[in-house]
Amino acid sequence: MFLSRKASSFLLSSFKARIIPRFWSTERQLSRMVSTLPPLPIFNAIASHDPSSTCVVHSASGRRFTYGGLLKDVVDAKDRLVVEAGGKSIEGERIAFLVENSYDYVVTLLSILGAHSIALPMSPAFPPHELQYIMDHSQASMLAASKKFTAKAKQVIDEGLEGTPKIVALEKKLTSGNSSQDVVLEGRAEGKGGMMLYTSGTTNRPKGVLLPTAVMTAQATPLIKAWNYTPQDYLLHVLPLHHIHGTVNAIFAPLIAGSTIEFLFPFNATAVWSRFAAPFLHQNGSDTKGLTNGHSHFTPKEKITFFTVVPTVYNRLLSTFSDSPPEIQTAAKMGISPGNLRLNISGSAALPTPTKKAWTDLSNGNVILERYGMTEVGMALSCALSHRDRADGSVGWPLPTVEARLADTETGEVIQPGQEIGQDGRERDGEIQLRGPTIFQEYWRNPEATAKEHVDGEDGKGAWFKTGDVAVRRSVPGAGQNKEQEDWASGPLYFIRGRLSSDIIKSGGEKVSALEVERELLSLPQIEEAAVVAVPSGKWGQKVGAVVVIKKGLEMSERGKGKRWGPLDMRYAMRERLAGYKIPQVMKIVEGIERNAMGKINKKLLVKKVFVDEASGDEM
Ligand code: MLC
Repeated sequence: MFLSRKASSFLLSSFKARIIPRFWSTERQLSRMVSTLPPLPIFNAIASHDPSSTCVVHSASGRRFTYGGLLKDVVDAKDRLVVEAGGKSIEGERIAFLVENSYDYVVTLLSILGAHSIALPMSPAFPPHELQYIMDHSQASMLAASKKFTAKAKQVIDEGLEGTPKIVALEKKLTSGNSSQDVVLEGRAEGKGGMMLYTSGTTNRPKGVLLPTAVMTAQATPLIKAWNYTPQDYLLHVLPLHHIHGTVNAIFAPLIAGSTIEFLFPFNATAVWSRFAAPFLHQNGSDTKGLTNGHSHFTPKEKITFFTVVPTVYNRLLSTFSDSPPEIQTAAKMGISPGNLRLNISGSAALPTPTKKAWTDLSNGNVILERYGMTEVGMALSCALSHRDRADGSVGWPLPTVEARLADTETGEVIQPGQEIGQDGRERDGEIQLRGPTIFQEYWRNPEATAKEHVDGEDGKGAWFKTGDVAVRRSVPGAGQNKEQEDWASGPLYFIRGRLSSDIIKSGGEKVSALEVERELLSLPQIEEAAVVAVPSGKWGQKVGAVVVIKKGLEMSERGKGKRWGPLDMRYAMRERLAGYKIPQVMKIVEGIERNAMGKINKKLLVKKVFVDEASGDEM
């Protein structure tokens, strides 16, 4: 059936007993609406970009979408959401969505902001069990899903609790809308809209971090300044889109700056090497056909200038480089050389120095820039553009507008500039505390947690957010000398030492709550006691490890006669309950877990005792 572009933008359906406006009536209501969007800074920015320039490219197909059409698509999608809500205001309502990394994702996100609603991007990789929790906790009123994930959305809603949200089935966009000149930016720039991301904390359930639109803008703006995002930038996007790294750093900021974003997802090292190589293949006199490893049907001309990923991705790329044909290798090396790949960034977890060095060697001198951030605060610290300012092991300086300080982990005292060395002659460890316009508003429906993670500012200029991350400050000779151009990047640099709580595990750039995993493990009939710990790993940074005690009488597996219940049974049982990266990769069965007088487990000790052989089990 042929549908007009407007009509095909959304198809409506519902899987629960609900009355949904019929297709024709939705169209009629829409035609009566004036196409307006509020003058949010991101919309003003998009409207100011060259309309013929490309905002999004879909890597596998080569489909391109322009800035000129983006706002028209956003306003159509926004109007449709309002109609779905029966024409009433959806300001401040949570609208969850399950959409693949694509132009449609960008349009959906922006349309929700355009309605002053709260965009709740969900990971399609999560099992329905976890998504249901997010839907219930956020009290989302709608779940928008692309065709690919409509069945999953149905599963999530079917098994959910009361107050059934409405499913909105989205149709794929194949071309961008008409010129954004049709769209009027008017009304209030301020509203209750924003984005909410669920993140693991030390508590056993993920928390909803509310980032009002103004905070998102405040988080993106310093990045544009510090990393010099421009319309000439072409970003290769391989990250998931339910995190701050993939959304604010790699969508919001480049859209405000007018850059191009090419989605290549899920991450696949061979495809990424081919993509880096593609623009340079012809320069070697090679026949480009058949050299893209079947992942891409087009040969892009644009070189990648901007790449922001987690350390595991760099490790993966380095370890697979030699798998590509020699022509790809030669061209890919050109693609990642400093003259072409302007900026390669690593974050979300500590970058091992050997990885950094191996990348510099392979790329003929490109130095990975490290930065530090968190869902609650966006990016807080960053190295600067000059190679000398990308100091080994450091995450740099507080970004413009971010106020940072260190609170001594032993005394709680603020470590003033110049007091970085203690009386014992050692560097003083301090918790990173932050404030400024980039800090989140609150943990959704959790005022206790919001209060607990803040500490009052004695100067009356506002409270500080306690990150739970520990760092030292240290001067590095030669770094931070570019004061005229980068005034924010001077003085001593921050070096991250770890987390205050051993209940947070960082695996492949994902944050895992040990308590959440323990809770799920303890729900299995076989498990009597469980301790979840971070096991050092070359590949993942840390991997999730479990130490368990099995219930008497349940030692045998149902899988095979005579087999003991073990890691495979655990992994199988957890599949329905937890996202893959949270499921323990290693598990040890013990007779008992040692606890102190308070009943607490010393996890640092436990991991050393139990996983002594695992620590370097999967080094590169
Ligand atoms: C996947 N697996 C993981 C994992 N990711 N295991 C441990 N840790 C991880 N992070 C497991 C899967 O469960 C699966 O197990 C197997 O590895 C292969 O799965 P996959 O989906 O094919 O994984 P892969 O594509 O290889 O993913 C690896 C990755 C991905 C590194 C590309 O984890 C990733 O994109 N990480 C980035 C996360 C991110 O964006 N973080 C930013 C958070 S924001 P099985 O058993 O099924 O084989 C933040 C703030 C800030 O932290 O400062 O940025």
